[in-house]
Amino acid sequence: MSKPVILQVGPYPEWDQVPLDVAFDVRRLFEANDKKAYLAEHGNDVRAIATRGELGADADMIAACPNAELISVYGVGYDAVDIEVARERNVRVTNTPDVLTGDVADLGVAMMLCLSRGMVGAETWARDGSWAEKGLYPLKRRVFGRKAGILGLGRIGYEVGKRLQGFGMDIAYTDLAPRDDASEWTFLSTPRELAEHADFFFVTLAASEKTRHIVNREIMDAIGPDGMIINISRASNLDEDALIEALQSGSLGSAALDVFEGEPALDPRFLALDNVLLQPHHSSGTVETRKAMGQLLRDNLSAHFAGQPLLTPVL
Ligand code: 8YV
Repeated sequence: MSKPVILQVGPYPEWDQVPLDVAFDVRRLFEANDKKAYLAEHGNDVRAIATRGELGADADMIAACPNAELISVYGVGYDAVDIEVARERNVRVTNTPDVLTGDVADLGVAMMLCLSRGMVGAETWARDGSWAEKGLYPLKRRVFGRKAGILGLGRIGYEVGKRLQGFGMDIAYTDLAPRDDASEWTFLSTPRELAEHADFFFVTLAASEKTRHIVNREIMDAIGPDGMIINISRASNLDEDALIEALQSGSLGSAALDVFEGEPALDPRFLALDNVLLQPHHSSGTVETRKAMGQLLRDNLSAHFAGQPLLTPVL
């Protein structure tokens, strides 16, 4: 029996590639120089699209694969998949929730600590002789006991909150409704109130058209010159131009960012700032989590072609 044809949008680690190639007839879009021509040649054969969170599948890609039945996303975020077009064409969509939650929360908290305590600069200070030449490293700001705000108390936001509890922080959150299992934390109904509360403002909400630029200039001003934004969600949740201006002027204290508009390219203005911590979208990037994500991506594909229920459907 011939293997189902899969369109692979971006590379995976070898431990995923090998079993994917065994189970499916994989067409590697990412290796094609002319992607449009590649889709025109292979699109009709494709029965499922295997993609990554940040790469998704846009309307043109879905339309170029008229026989696709499933889009399997390696990532929890599926904002880069054109869900409306998938729905219209009866294409199912799966993602990889839960398996990455702990690692994403860990990195968000690590970014807060790293930037607040100036650890990147401190490393240079120790290495380049500044310690011996200039003396003590400049003083930084405390984390424990201060105020945290979590914008979006989903799986990841909740895990961030649990970690921050260990730092004795005064935790508030904003979501559509209060969560029963977060009764020790303060529910605030608007991002504006949350921004006024927070010294450390975590952006952990799933991105969509509705949340685009939800963190705007007004929110940044309310977080203020002593506050920090930590974004481990999607760049589109922040107005990046307003962010850069606020960081340049000092009206916002600092920002720790794992995601960027147009990534992997960065707005060069970020590179001139010393009040940012820049990370290359790797919050789920541990061996353990990426192996679990790859397994879940394949399990969804296999379930679909075996006529079994999808494990983690979003559509
Ligand atoms: C990426 C992510 O998928 O989970 C998500 O939504 O964006 C990430 O986990 C990961 O970087 C692999 O491309």
